[in-house]
Amino acid sequence: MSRAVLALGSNLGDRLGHLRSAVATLGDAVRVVSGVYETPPWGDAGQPAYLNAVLLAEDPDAGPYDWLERARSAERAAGRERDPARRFGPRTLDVDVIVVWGADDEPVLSDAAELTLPHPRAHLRAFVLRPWIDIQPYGRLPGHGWLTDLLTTGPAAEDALDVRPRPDLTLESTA
Ligand code: A4P
Ligand code: MG
Repeated sequence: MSRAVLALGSNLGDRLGHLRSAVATLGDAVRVVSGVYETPPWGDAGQPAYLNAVLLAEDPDAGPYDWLERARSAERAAGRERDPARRFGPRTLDVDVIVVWGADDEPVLSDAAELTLPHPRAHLRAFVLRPWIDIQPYGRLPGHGWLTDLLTTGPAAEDALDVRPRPDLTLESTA
């Protein structure tokens, strides 16, 4: 069994629609989805606010690169275009692979440029940690510790105050 935590973000066009389309593209593998959060842009301030969410997916047959490929398929389905000059710039849909656990339930560690695991910036990002806590309240980020500690005392703590729940928006339905 392979499990993965995937982080979703959108700040262009129909933001909620793009997040829902990612859930639809990942299909039966999706086990649980977080709430939706409105977050100020991180890393490149001159762009609209994001909607962010996190989901847990499971598939007995998926290896780590299968999760990356599924993340890219979801981005493509949402019409994602890359601006090489603007690394943290606006996008219809970003799907990042945050953690993958293998059949032995151990986290997969990788420093490959194409797929670094756990995601190298996850511990810095309140917009990943806060929704993740919705679905794994006692979760840990391998190499960094408890999610709740990271969000309250780590480098993301200050940004956590600006991660605003949007209970009026939900990913549960693709209608
Ligand atoms: N890559 C390596 N490891 C991974 C991984 N664990 N998951 C490689 C996904 N991709 C991984 O990614 C760039 C390269 O990273 C790929 O070749 C992939 O093989 P990308 O998706 O092509 O480009 P990107 O997403 O623009 O770059 P990057 O560095 O992933 O940007 P981030 O870190 O995703 O930042 N602010 C808020 N509030 N909310 C957001 O969601 N997102 C970003 C994007 C910036 N600011 C944001 C948000
Ligand atoms: Mg990305």
